[in-house]
Amino acid sequence: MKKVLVTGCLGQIGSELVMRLRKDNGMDSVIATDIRKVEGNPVVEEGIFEVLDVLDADKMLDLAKKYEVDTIVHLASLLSSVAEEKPQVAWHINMTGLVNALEVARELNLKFFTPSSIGCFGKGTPADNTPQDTIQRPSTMYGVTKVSGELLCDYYYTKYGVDTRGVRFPGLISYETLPGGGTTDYAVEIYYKAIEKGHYTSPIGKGTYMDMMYMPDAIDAIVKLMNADPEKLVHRNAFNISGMSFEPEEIKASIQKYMPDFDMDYDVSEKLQGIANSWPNSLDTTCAQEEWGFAPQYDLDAMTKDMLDKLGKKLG
Ligand code: AKB
Repeated sequence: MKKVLVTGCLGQIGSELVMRLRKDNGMDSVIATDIRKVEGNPVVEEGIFEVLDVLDADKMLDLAKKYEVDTIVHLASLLSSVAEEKPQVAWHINMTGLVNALEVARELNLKFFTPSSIGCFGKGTPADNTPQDTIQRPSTMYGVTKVSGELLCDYYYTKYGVDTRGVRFPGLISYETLPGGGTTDYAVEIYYKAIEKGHYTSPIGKGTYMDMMYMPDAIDAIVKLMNADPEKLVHRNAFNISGMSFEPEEIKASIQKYMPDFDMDYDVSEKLQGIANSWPNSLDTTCAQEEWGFAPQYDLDAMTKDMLDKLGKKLG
């Protein structure tokens, strides 16, 4: 990963990955792209930035050639909740965008990363300690695009030899950029509301476990997997990874350790709860550990401490 084109880089993952890669490999090592340009954003202002709609295959190819990149990190995608509102649009953006990016990788012989998600699982999947290789029958359009994406990336590897790699991200928690339209977003919002109001109303019901991870561990995972020895990779698209699994009462209790007056009630969203119920409680990450040394650093309390500290400063 010496010169990387990143799509969707103003989103929750991209905005932090771009800054990390610029720091590690130099300012010109990243071609940050997004469908919109946000003036004043450091991703746009501090290094190379190009406007790119991932549905524009010709422009993607031109940019990859112009900057002579060796890797594509394809992040542009609609998340689970918003995808359920407009499933046809989600299919179009998530799949056509992915095919376009894979075609650029095939034509120019580039390394390739794109994330899958815990959303790739569904009915029939063992909910606890979900194995790496298991039943994948999601009931959401997001999940359908994620399973299809995993298969497509494996196909490009076996058919064309494109070095495709991916992880199944759990809910990602971060303080730099808000997630947009996911089912696990509550686990980010709760920290903002704890600081702003001392109170949170959870749209996810008591007892609903989902896998989660703090953003520094997610960024490390991408870098580590992309630098991993290909000989050691038995799996490719995509690895189970997770930093922790919790339900709303546990994140509340963790916040209360640092903010004893924080409280929470519930107004459960039928849509979000339905999606959450179809996802696993906790993933088995053994293959990621064994094949490329996945080793997250943050547990729930360590993450809570850091989130409250960083967000407290950010929100004044
Ligand atoms: C979502 O909730 O849609 C995402 C995910 C788990 O893929 N955060």
